[in-house]
Amino acid sequence: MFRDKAIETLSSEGLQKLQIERLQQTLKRAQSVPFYRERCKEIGIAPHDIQTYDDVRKLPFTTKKDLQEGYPFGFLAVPMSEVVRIHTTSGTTGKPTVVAYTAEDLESWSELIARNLTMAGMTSDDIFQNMVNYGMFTGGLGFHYGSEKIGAVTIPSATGNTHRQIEMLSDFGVTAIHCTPSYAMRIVEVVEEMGMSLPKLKYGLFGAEPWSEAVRAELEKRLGVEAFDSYGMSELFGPGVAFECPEHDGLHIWHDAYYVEIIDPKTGENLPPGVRGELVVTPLLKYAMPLLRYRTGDITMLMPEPCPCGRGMRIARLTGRTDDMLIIRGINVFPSQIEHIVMQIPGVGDQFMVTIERVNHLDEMSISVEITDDVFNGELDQLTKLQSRLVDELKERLELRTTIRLVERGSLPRFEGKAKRVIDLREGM
Ligand code: DLL
Repeated sequence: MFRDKAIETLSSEGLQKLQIERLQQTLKRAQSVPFYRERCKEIGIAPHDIQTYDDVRKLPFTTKKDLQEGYPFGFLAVPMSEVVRIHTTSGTTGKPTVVAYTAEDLESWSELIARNLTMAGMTSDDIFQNMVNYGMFTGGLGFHYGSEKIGAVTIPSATGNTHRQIEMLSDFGVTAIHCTPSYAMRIVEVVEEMGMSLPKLKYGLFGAEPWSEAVRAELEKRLGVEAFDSYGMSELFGPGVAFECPEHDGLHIWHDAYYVEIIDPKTGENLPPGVRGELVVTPLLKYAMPLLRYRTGDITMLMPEPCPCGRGMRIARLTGRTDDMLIIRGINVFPSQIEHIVMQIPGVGDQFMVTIERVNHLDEMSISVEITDDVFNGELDQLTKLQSRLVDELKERLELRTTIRLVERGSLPRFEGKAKRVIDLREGM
């Protein structure tokens, strides 16, 4: 199902014309931001110099650090009187990043979310429970307005009080949910503990953090939903940047709203489709805070093959960020890879936690893994076998030796928002 078929399936010539026009307009708007005015002057580039995609490569990158240095309002391109909303990102260090929206920005943003929900198959007949934080996090209000736009009944349940959430899911006949995949795993667990089932539930929209195909399979099986991956980030409005269609093979990125490139994070050089690198995005419809070539820190690749659904270019599922990559004894590992390996093994429960320490100058990784009740209460032999299987699989697939601790279901922390599954105790980490 399409919300705007003409735009969603625009041919490459039509798209190029639209994108170049919007890139020029974006560069024009960016001239109101001293940071960009100075950078563009240094390079000697003006909006009409952008005539082809190659010209875009002359534009400066913008980093999260640049935005933090502009805290709070250094990147505003409009007078404050035109700003109608502010969100911030939850920076783990230093000041948060402020993102601001004009009324036009909010309209574009909710339209993009509406497009995603329609692509998933949702209509005004759906009842949608939005189980993410409604505060400064963009996931809550972002999805809220998009869902109202398609006319779905929208329940702003936010996070917390999992029992009450589940009662609402059941009592209100909810057909679609949105939350982080970690919280969805928690919901599944409590639904099962309560001995309930949610037969009306059809769509599970999950995002805001990396999640594996193994978790998708668990959620689809145990919640009875079709699970859709949803990608976005606050600096690019919030959620709604890219979303899966019912083919579930990569995420469609909305090219009328975002110009995307993939670069080598070390050299900044552009990489061709099919090669993984850092996603760089120039939003095309942002007014309050236009951005040029924003380095997302997220790792993905462009998928050149056309999608059977008829929509444009896709990006591959996001495996992690350049900055959450763990380097353990010189080997690069993403927490999502560990998740994928561990969760596929029968007898493993829903949660794990990685700890990295430096022992005698060597990195040591240990993983606590929750196991299912039957394994926990079963024979010792079964436990030993499971433990060795985990060690062997991780050794084979990651080429890393790990220590595995099998723990009882319920002993590791649960998350309502984004999960934190790595504790890095090495100095300077
Ligand atoms: O997480 C916006 C969002 C809300 C997206 C709800 C999807 C659903 P931030 O808090 O600014 O914004 O975090 C953005 O989260 O750079 C990625 O590293 C990560 N991320 C978001 N979606 C995905 C995903 C929101 N589907 C950061 N897969 C991004 C992997 C994701 N990582």
